[in-house]
Amino acid sequence: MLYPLLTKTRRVYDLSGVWNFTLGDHDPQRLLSSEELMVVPSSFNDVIVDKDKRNYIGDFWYERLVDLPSVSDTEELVIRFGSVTHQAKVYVNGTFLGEHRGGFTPFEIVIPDSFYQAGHIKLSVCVNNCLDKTTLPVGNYSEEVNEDGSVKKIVKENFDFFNYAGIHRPVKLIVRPKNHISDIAIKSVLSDDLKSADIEIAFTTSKSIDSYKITILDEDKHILTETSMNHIHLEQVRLWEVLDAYLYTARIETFCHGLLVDVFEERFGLRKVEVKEAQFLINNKPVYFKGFGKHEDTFINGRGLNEAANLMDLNLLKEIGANSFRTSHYPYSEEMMRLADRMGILVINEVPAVGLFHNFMASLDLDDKDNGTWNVMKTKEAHEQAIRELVKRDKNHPSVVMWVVANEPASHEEGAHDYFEPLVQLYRELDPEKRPVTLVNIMMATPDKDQVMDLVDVICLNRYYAWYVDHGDLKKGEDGLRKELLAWQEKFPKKPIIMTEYGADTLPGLHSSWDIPYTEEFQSAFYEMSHRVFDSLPNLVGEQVWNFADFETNLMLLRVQGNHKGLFSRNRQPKQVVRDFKERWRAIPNYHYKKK
Ligand code: GCB
Repeated sequence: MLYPLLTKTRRVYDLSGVWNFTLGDHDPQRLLSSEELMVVPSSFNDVIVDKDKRNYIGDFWYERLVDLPSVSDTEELVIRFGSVTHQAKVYVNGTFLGEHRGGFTPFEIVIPDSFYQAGHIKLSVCVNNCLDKTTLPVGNYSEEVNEDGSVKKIVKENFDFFNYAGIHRPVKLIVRPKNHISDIAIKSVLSDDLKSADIEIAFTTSKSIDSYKITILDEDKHILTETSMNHIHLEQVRLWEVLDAYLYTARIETFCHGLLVDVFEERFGLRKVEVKEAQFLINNKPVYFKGFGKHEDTFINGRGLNEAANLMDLNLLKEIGANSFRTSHYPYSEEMMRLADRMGILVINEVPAVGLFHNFMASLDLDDKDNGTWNVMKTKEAHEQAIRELVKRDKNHPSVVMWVVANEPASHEEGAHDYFEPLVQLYRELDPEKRPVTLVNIMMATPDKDQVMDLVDVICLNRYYAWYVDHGDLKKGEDGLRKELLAWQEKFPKKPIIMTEYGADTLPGLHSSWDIPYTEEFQSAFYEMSHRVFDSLPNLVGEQVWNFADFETNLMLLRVQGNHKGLFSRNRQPKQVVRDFKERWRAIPNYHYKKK
């Protein structure tokens, strides 16, 4: 789906701001009172302050009046939502116009012309934050009857982050041609010496056109070439490199009867991604991933778009010597993806497939006796939709170098292979660039038990030796970690391995002479141990710490006002270990770290 850009033929108006709001029922035929207000974009949960309301599950409403710009006969009016978590129904003047399921991808609603003759509309959005075994992420849904007979809906997250909800990303009003460019897919093939590129620009339009023109521009907006074909050959190209981004622009103009109909500009980068001989190659060079699993999570905004935090995070990421992040555990905002493109940061891009593990706690206690996940989950449809929408949205981003099919599913249980095979295949079919696909493997799915890693290109592992396993015992942790990594290397000698999560909760300011868990000293010792192991493994091509920053979670025995595995606190102050990382990561080059 195209980003809401202002061009010669398109106008974009921002509907961010303060909307009327209510939790519970509302009849969109009537005007929603302004007793309660909410900011768009943001999560409602923390802003609303009241404790019960913070944890509310069910329908809730946003509403505002919108004065409309003029729209000519050849134009249409569209409302575009960057994301609404997790489901949205959209009404204009009380009439239902469309809905979207899935809380992390954009969608559009076209407003029929009969609605905008009056010059203004009433826009109402009914949001729902229920999660169950048909949705992604997966939630454990139940109901309780209150004393007054009313029903209270409850969702226990089947994952380790707070179920923030609301209109999380910008809402835009767009006036665009009825006959518009609806999708663009840019695929480039670099020559062997990486000096020239064959670029194929495929696009679709909502109606037929007579002709089109494609112009390629450099970063300074100088025209490099113009053509009426969708194959372009570029000589002496400048590559998109890790931490040295270069973005070209493809301007597409469509014409009917010799007149301009629509213009859109899509930015793209030229770089080659390949997995070969246990290496992850970017522009033919073996890269070493240094970075983080993250969350979209800040004070006040919750999971709502916070562009200042995004930029600060990526500045901190660069400053510490890192080069990558994973969009754990859902697609991040389009704004974040565009930022990563511009800053040359590698992104491992994940769908919200988290919680695909039935009875996780029980399986920990019962040593794996529960084998029911793939009978219980009814997520296939939501999973396919999430993959389709993610590839559609992010296929042209040079920062995206790999797709994730799921985080920590029960891939050791019967049925996992059958569940994942078509989904991995779907990524491969949809992506014009055929980027590598991975699945992020959970600690129970050890090399002897896992049933799916044969399907993917890269072995991504989340491991917590000396934390969840052999808690606090760094010696045993080191032995266990090394043994398991060697077993993976032996099982899949041609596949590179990336540690996508490793970490220890740490409370800044807590100290100990004996490396006790939760202290700053333990965190340092934990990473020192892990890195010793990583450096000894030739096929391990990346380390992504869990987590970039502390983040909010649901209530659990193991969580002290959230998860504290961040290298930074939730307000982005460094813990002591950041100094160690700076030293290590600044010394590790982006390319050719592991000499084979
Ligand atoms: C994991 C999950 C992540 C958790 C983390 C933890 O394996 O992928 O969502 O937050 O462990 O800290 O327990």
